[in-house]
Amino acid sequence: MVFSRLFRRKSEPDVLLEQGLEKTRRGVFSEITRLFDRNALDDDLYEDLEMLLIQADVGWDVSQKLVAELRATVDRERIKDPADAREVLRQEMIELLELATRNRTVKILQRGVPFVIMVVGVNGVGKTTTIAKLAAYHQRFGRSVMLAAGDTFRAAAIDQLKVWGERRQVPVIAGPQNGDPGAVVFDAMAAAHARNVDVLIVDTAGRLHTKHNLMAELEKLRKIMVRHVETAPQEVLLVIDATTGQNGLVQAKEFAKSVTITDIMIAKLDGTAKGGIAFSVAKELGTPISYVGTGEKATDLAEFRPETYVDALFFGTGDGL
Ligand SMILES: Nc1nc2c(ncn2[C@@H]2O[C@H](COP(=O)(O)OP(=O)(O)O)[C@@H](O)[C@H]2O)c(=O)[nH]1
Ligand SMILES: [Mg+2]
Repeated sequence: MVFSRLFRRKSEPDVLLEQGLEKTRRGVFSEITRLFDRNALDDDLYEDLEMLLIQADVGWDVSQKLVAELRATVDRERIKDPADAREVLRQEMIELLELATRNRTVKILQRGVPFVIMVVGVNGVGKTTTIAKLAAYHQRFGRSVMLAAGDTFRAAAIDQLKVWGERRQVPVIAGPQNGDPGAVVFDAMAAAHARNVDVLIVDTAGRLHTKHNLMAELEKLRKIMVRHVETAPQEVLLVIDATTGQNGLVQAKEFAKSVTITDIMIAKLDGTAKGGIAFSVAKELGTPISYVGTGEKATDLAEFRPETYVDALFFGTGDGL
């Protein structure tokens, strides 16, 4: 087990994921790993484990569940060695994340039909940056990309998207500040068709304080998209800011009430010492976590993989073993 992990060749996204999780690994998860260096599996260990999981942002309910399951397995299988118990915990955590990724649907890009990604989330979580990352991601597959500046509330938001567009060398469809996002999306859909664009990524404003408006607006945008492409938006990506901890989960739940989310991006994973949010998101939302953001550059996006994620939390680049 240990050897296969050491000698497995790491792909670029795996390395990015590990780098992104470095703070978390050095923080609370290294303490979790060390817990199992003790001689015995006693009540103290379970109590400390639960406390550390909560500290890591795994969330109260999920932490309790993980510890209860671990205890049950240890009893059932008469496990005595704490190192074996750690492996049980590792498997449990992977399975929890896989619960969510299992719901991921295979997305098929059709020639001549723009694949539309609508990016949603609260202001400041990292939507616009994520759009740049997604542009780079799809460009790597040789796909043509177009961006739509659907967050018309702040002039800075439109400019920011234009800057990314220039950097990535992709066209940006934008309207005036305070203009109708629906008009921008309408123009973008038409332009994407006319220019045979493979992937159209739509930025949106994230105002949670006016929930009804938000719901109505996202629904309006969806209807405009459907007029051009029946299945659009093929991806509705909710961006969550990992540094906001459990609050990010609360926001995510609010969004999930307003709009059908197909994928989740956990941004700013590099900026937190608590990478546990992925577990509560997986358990509470059941929506697949598809990507994580590991920095401010367009290349700082990694595809989410449960096993890599858990191993990066516990072990990292061969250290700690
Ligand atoms: N460290 C880090 N910063 C990020 C990441 N994603 C976005 N940011 C920063 O978070 C801030 C807000 O991002 P922005 O994309 O404008 O958020 P938006 O309001 O949701 O569009 C900016 O300063 C970004 O550079 C990430 O993955 N890691
Ligand atoms: Mg923005």
